[in-house]
Amino acid sequence: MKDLSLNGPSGLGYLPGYFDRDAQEALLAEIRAVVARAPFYRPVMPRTGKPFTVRMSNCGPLGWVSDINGYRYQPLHPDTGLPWPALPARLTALWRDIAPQAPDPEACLINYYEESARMGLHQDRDEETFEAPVISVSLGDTATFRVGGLTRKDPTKSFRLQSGDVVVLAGEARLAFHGIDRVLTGTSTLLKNGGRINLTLRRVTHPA
Ligand code: MD6
Ligand code: FE
Repeated sequence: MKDLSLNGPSGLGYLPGYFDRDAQEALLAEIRAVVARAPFYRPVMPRTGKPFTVRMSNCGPLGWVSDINGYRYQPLHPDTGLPWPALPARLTALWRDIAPQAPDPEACLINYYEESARMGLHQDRDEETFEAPVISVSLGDTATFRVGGLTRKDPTKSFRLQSGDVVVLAGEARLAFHGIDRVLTGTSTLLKNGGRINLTLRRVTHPA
């Protein structure tokens, strides 16, 4: 794992090409099966109701949702009312490989970026515990990922994330601000219609 922490908070890890093309295709097929049962929906921002440019779904016992009332984890899809599909074993294996000491992940947020979608600078802080890392997998078109410090004002740096790359926010960097500035259209052939999918694995609750 490469350490991208530089002058920022420690614990920002990067595993370029963790998943090779065959593994990306296998993972994508699993995600397509998830999304067939738990369709992408467009969340809105709390209070303002402004729609996200990214569409979302989840797998695992819990899913992250945003609506007019706030951000939270819940066991049911907001539109279908059904439980989120199970976490593919390949993602649990990734988690155990990178965070063998952590309790298993409970949520995998699936972000789908079509052209011009982006994700503003944010912290992942809706979990009950920040002890476990957040681990992300990128699939499809390359994106520019921006990471800063523990306050919104801290300086940021940006990296390109390619299909198959894994990013780890652990330790101090667990609560670092980060976001996606843009997706570089036409940089990958993985998704038939282009675009980018990012999977983020999280532990939400304290282990029993
Ligand atoms: C994205 N990623 O790559 C957005 N969060 O589309 C995230 O928000 C993220 O990559 C926590 C840890 C790693 C991430
Ligand atoms: Fe995030």
